[in-house]
Amino acid sequence: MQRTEDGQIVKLTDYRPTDFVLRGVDMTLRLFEGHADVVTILAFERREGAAADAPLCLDGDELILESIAVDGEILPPSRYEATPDALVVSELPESGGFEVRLETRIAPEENTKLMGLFRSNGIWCTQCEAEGFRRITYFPDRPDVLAPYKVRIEAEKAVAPVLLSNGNPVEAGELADGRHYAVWDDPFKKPSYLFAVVAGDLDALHDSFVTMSGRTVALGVYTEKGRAPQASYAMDALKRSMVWDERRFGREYDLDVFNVVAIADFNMGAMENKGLNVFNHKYVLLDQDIATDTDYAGVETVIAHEYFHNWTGNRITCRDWFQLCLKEGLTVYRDQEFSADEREPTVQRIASVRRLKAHQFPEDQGPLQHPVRPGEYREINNFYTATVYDKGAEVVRMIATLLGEADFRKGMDLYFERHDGDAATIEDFLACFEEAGGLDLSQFALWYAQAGTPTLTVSESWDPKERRHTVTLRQSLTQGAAGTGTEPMVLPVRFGLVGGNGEDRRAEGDVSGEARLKDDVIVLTGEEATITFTGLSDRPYLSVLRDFSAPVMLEHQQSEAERLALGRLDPNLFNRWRALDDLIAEALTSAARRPLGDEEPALKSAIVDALLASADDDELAPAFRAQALTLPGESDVARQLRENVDPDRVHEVVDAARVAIGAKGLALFERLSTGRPSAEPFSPDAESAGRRALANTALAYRCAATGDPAAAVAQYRAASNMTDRLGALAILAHRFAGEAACESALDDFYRRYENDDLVLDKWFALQATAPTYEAVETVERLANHPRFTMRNPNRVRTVFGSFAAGNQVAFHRPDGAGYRWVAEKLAALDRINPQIAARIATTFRAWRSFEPGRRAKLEETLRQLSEIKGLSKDLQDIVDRSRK
Ligand code: 0A1
Ligand code: ZN
Repeated sequence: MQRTEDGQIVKLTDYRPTDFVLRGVDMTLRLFEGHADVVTILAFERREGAAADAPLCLDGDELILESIAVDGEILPPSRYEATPDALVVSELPESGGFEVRLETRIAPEENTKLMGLFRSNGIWCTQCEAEGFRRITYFPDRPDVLAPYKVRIEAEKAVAPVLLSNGNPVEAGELADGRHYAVWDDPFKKPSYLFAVVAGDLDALHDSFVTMSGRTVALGVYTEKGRAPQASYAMDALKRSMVWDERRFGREYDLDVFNVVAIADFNMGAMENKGLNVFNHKYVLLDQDIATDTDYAGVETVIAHEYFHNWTGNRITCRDWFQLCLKEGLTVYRDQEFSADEREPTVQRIASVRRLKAHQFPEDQGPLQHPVRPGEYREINNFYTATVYDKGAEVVRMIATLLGEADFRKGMDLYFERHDGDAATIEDFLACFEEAGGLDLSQFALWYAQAGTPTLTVSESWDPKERRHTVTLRQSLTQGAAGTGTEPMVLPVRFGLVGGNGEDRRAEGDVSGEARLKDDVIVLTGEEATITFTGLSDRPYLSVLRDFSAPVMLEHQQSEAERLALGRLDPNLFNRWRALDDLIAEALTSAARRPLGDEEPALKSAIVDALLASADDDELAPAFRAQALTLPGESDVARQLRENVDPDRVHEVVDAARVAIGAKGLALFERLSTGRPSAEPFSPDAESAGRRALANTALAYRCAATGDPAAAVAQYRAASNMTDRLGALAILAHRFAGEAACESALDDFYRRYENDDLVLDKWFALQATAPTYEAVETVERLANHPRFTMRNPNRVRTVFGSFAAGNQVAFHRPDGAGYRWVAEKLAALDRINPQIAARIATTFRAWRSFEPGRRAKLEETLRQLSEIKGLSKDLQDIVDRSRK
């Protein structure tokens, strides 16, 4: 049994299989107001080779055992020991099978942790990943215990006309006292974390999908009453995901039904339970009046992600939680590829890389650092991280780059063929690509074991006499908090040699040192290598690490003139964006090193001109132009500073740059932000969204330059969709906070949408992120607002989370009031929902990077948090590790 009692560390090296094999699960859940009775019948067999007297150890969490029987016989107390978190049964048959029947009674209404069976707005709903099933019944609750499940749900029909579980529906009928039942059968063996039950008075959108082999699958998206029409985009995204997975990976859906349920109270984005995905309703419900284009893209990605898990996660699951990236990194890679195909690939890649740098890089550089496959954990919930998900996806992307498209697909095919029905490991996964690509991935496997972001240093020199271009690559990795080693890794570096005409040059490359050259990829395997390119007529511009082909920090010693040229010419659009973005980020970072109040402009006019030129280039997609205009965020600049960060100075520098760009490009921004017929019929497609993004970005620059809210007020009033309305409101709430224009727009917004919690979240979040010292008082007011509740994770995230992670100025107010406020709230939240409290607390991890005053206050806040009696394991784990 892998138990995680308080303070106990679970280690990858301690893995061993269970003593008993589970053959099948038969459950009955009887749902009542105030409680649920659960009867579980587990068919076990002692594993060959297991000790004949080994007891059966089952996990529990806050459970009360009502009864236990083995093979029909009620057990005497001498045969078992039951506590809230474990059930140990002894004297079981030495060989052959036996059946354990358990009864537990649970209280879904009191379950505020939202793990196990809980109620959300009257709807019964489960969440079992990672260790929630043990809150429903005693069970060998670990991902390598796979079994088919048969589930019967009973409830009062008027309260819960809809009864759903995994698999296919096999039976339904009426019972006495206005109750009814439904039976679901899931023939695919699955681990308990994929179990799900939903019961309630739900509306639904129904559709169907014919798979590539001609089977018809009934699709359902279930919502709270009255909201089914808002599920139509999610349904459309689902069908597109199903087609895409067939075409791209040959993966067909396997059950007769596929259901999605949208729930208001949910700890994460969504959950891939077999045949019954449960979603935070934020990732299902939308229409143009309540959702932005970003929300649409989010729904599409999350729907795809959960659907793709059916193969990468469900049909092939993880042997243990250390292998989490096996399903998560791979599935993120798959959803990114889907979005790239459905939308604009460069813009998607830019968004993914921004996300990686904003969330994963800081994690990898701070005290919570861990490898993509961690070696140990105290609380597994704290490892659903940017490293496991996003860096995990980058690692899969590198495998695809190393193998090339055809061999990567062969490797995936082999993985599905060989491991279908298994609980697999990273080693199993890599072996498939070694075989398909005929290569040795043992050094590559360091990406799973070594934490930290490698630095890739690139230098180049042109020999005009020999017409030779020499490129030297060096990698280094420094030891961080995880202490996992600093060996050279395999870095696939995609590149091009760009001529003055904006075309890639062909050149012969000769490698010296530990690297190999494969088409347009240099695979660096040692600390250093040099490639000499010959056959060039004149000096090319080196475009390196194209498409961000490896998750590294790039230090390319390249002149400003060369980078400006690449920003104009590079045929690789990702690198065209990055050339300018890097120049800007570096300029902002060095300006941020100067003292508060220093007015020397951060950006040289050549850089501003280049930025404005790409914003004005009609040949480029509007979405790309909007990305180009999006300055690195304050937290990006803070991360690049690494130490002695003064968030007020960072804010001042970034804001001054915005004003300067706005002033210089005012005519362009006026043109881009007006004249768009607001009455143009709404379409959520990527191109239309790109046009709206460009216009809204332009509007923000325009208002920054003029200091006049009028244009934003006008757009707010005229808006015919949420993207335009919220775009304008964000400008008012952030740049004109406290002014009459802002206050009256916020009031209007509240009145318009007060009945829709999803939209109200936007109202809460905008105010919590206003970059002013007064935002500390604002969030206190918001936390006392009648619509605020700690019971709803979305609401908590939009007030506490947005404030702590998205308001550099107020959270880091020099008097420490922001820190104290968040810590106080987290201590209270921890008693209700520890998982969310722990996640928000990760914001404190950067404490070492701040200037001495803030650093001392952050450190003290963490110390005080760590000493609170009775903290949850979740929060205690984050606080303790952050202090290291
Ligand atoms: N497997 C899900 C993420 C997830 C993890 C834990 C949860 O517990 C509250 C919920 C969801 C995914 O990757 O989408
Ligand atoms: Zn996932």
